[in-house]
Amino acid sequence: MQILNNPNKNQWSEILKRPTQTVGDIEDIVNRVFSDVRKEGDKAIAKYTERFDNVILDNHTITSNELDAAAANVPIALQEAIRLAKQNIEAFHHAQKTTRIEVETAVGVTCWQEKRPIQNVGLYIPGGTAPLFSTILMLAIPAQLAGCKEIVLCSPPNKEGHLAPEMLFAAKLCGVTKIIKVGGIQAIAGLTFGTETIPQVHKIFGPGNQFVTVAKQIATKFGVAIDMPAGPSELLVVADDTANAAYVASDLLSQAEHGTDSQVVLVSTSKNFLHKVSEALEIQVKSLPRRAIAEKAIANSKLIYMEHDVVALDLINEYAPEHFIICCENEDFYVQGIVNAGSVFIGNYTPESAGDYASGTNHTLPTNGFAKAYSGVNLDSFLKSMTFQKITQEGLKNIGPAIELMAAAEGLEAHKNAVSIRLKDIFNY
Ligand code: HSO
Ligand code: ZN
Repeated sequence: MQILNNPNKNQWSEILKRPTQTVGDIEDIVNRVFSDVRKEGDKAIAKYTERFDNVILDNHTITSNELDAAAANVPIALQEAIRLAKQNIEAFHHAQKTTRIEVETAVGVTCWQEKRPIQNVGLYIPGGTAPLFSTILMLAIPAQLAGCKEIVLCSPPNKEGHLAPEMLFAAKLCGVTKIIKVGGIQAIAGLTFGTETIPQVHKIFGPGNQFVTVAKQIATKFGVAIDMPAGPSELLVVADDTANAAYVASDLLSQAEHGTDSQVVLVSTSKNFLHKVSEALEIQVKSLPRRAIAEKAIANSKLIYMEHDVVALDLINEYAPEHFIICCENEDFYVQGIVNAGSVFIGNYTPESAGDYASGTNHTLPTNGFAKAYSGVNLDSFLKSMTFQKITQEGLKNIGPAIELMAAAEGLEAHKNAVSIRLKDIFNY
C-alpha cells in the first residue's frame, strides 16, 4: 500500500475524503414510498416488500411462538456470549443515569430538570449477508433502561421470509416489544406514519444503506427524530513502534470487512511501522472469508506518515473518525488531545471489536465527520430532558417586576399582564 508522506494541511481534506456516496435520485424513490405508505398502510408495505425483498408475506409481525422458538436455533455458547455482552452494555448504560437537578434560582423560585423516556422508539437493523444482531443489543438495552414503552424492531426478511434466530433471541432478551419483518424505505415510512401493523414512533435509531439513511432524513420532515445521519464504518488508528503491526492490521481489517465503502486510516510517526502494517495487511487479508469486501475497502484507505505528533493529532481531529484506536508510547497526548471521535480505544489490547460487541460501550456512532457535532448512541438518546418550576407568592414578588419590564419592552402586554394580575392580588391592590 502507498504511504502518504507528511501531507501538507491543504491536502488533508482531499486525502481524508470519505468514499463518495451517490445520493442522486434516491429522494424521489423515498418520497414515493413515503406517500404510498402514508395513504395505503400495510398494503403499500406488502407491495414494497415484494418488490425490494422478493418475498410475499401473509404476516409481517413476528409471533410469540416464533420468538419462543428462536433460542432453539442459537447455539448455547452463543447465547451465553450474548448474555455476557448484554450484562456489560447494561452496566455501562445504567451508570449513565443522572439524578434530577434542582435549583432555587431566587427565593421562592424552584426550577428542576428531569429526564423522561421517549415513549415509542423504532430500531432499524439492516439485512444483507450478515445481519448484525449485536446492534439490537446496542439499541434495545438503553431503550429498555430508559423506560421507553414501545420498542419496535424492523428488519428486512431474508429470501425465505424469516429473520435470523440470533436476532429474535437478542430482541427477546433485550425487551423489544414488537418485531416486524420489514426493511428499507418502507420500514422507515411505516415507523413514521404508523400502519395497521407498524406502530408510529417518535424516534428512529439504527444503521442502514443509502436508501434507509435518506428515508431517516425524510422522516424528520414529519416530526420524527433520528439518532444521527449514518454512513459507512470507519476506523483511524494512530500507532508507533511500540505497537504490534499484526494487531494493528487486524483492527484495520476488522472495519474493512464491513463493506466496500468502509474506510480505514493508519497514522504513524514511524515509516518503518507503516511498512510493517502494510505487509501484515497483505498477509492477513488473504485468509478472510470476506476478503473481496475487505480488499476493496483497503483500496480506499490510507497509510499516513506524519513527522510530528502535534500535527498528527490536528489531522485526526480534522478527520473526526467514528472509531479511534491509540497504540502509542505517548498515549496520554492523544487521549487528552482528541476532541472529535465517536469512540476511543486505547492500548495494544483494546481491539475495536471489543466495543463492537461486548465491552459495554455503544457501537452506534457518528460517521462521515459527524463526530465533530454528534455523540454516539447512549442512554440520553432515549430520554428527553424536561424542566419543571414552582413559584411561590414570595418568588413572584421577587422576579415579577423584572418579567413585567422585559415583557413590556418586547411589546408583549399579555405576557406582562399574566404577572401583573397575580402581583395585584398578592399586594392587594
Ligand atoms: N463496527 C460497527 C458495528 C458492528 N461491528 C456490529 C460488528 N457488528 C459500527 O461501525
Ligand atoms: Zn464492526
